[in-house]
Amino acid sequence: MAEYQNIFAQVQVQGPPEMGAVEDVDLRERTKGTSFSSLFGWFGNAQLGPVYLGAFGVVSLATGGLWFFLVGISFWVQAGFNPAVFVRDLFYLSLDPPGPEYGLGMAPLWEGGLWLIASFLLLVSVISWWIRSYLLAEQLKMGKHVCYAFASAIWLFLVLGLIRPVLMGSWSEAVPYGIFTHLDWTNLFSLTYGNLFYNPFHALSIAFLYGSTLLFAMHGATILAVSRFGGDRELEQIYDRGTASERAGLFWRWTMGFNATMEGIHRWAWWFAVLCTLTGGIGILLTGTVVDNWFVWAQEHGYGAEFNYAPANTPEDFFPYLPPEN
Ligand code: 07D
Ligand code: 07D
Repeated sequence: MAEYQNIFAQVQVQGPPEMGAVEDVDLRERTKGTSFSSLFGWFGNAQLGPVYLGAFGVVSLATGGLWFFLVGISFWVQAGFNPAVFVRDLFYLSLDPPGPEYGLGMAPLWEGGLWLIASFLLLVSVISWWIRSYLLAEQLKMGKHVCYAFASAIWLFLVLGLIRPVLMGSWSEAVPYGIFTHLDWTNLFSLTYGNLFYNPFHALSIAFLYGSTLLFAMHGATILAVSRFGGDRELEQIYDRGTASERAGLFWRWTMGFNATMEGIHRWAWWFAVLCTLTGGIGILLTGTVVDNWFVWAQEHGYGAEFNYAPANTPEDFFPYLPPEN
């Protein structure tokens, strides 16, 4: 019996390629070729293509490629054009923003100028991809939920690399392009502003990040658990009784008294994911602009245990979070 395609189903149904809607669609921007891959079929749909690139797709790929190329060039230069060094040091190499002495001005090419040019290209690339996601949803007469969710990620990206550096008056505040150096930046950022754990927006962002994985696990697991009843065929599930969806809902109502609906669970997922980067961006934006030290801020606002300013060389030095004595 041919089962619906998923990673556990061995049978993959294959017919003539499905070309998709033609109404209200600019066919000039759609590629014509398609192919099939059994490997892709294990993870999703086996058909590859057609794809819509469009003007913004081309711009996005071109500028994104150029960003990647410029970062790569700078890595090659740092590796002294030695392939062995390049591979060995790949995760340590870095294209850094200009130093603080350049403020928001242009810097010489090898003192941050290249970072500025690359960043401009990355900005154009990310925005073009966003526009593309809007236009393709428009062509399919869909809601704009994907673009708005992506916009939330772009908000954090813009705060990190554009908005906050501009407010701080220096490109040197921005994130470097390097695998490990961007971790160094993240660490230093936290240290410089008194430990990001005391930033409540960082806490909110973490709660939504953890919440997203929990929701994703609950939703993914629930649907897989009822796929034997056709739970993955969402439409019929909503209006029929005794369905996989109904069992899935009952499972959670019996487990914790409340169950989401087939529609509502996707709203939960959307909001948790969106709020992760939305609150995160607010937290980063406030740092160094409104709040200089989150630990001091937390002490002043009763966020966390009170710090005990004990005399030196007492046990309190090692356990500074002991509650006050009175
Ligand atoms: C799985 C979708 C696929 C996307 C991938 C990323 C590049 C960069 C690098 C040319 C979930 C593709 C990567 C195109 C190529 C160069 C130099 C998404 C999936 C696989 N980070 N970060 C990573 C970015 C920030 C932090 C990994 C980007 C902030 C920590 C990867 C940005 C802070 C850790 C990466 C960005 C921060 C990472 C895996 C932009 C605070 C890790 C990402 C544009 C938020 C983890 C060595 C992943 C790691 C990691 C990319 C921003 C912190 C290289 C593009 C400044 C603590 N980050 N990051 O899977 O292994 O995402 O680091 O804002 O531990 Mg980061
Ligand atoms: C980066 C959105 C932008 C990305 C875009 C993608 C490309 C590539 C290529 C597909 C990720 C562009 C893509 C260009 C395309 C291909 C091939 C989203 C991004 C548009 N933290 N922390 C967070 C935790 C600490 C710090 C968020 C945990 C320490 C800083 C998250 C811990 C210090 C920042 C989070 C912890 C510190 C953050 C990120 C624990 C370091 C941020 C959410 C348990 C010593 C960022 C408000 C996200 C933020 C952020 C989690 C600890 C520093 C919830 C769990 C105390 C500086 N931290 N953190 O979705 O928003 O990122 O903070 O210790 O900037 Mg943190």
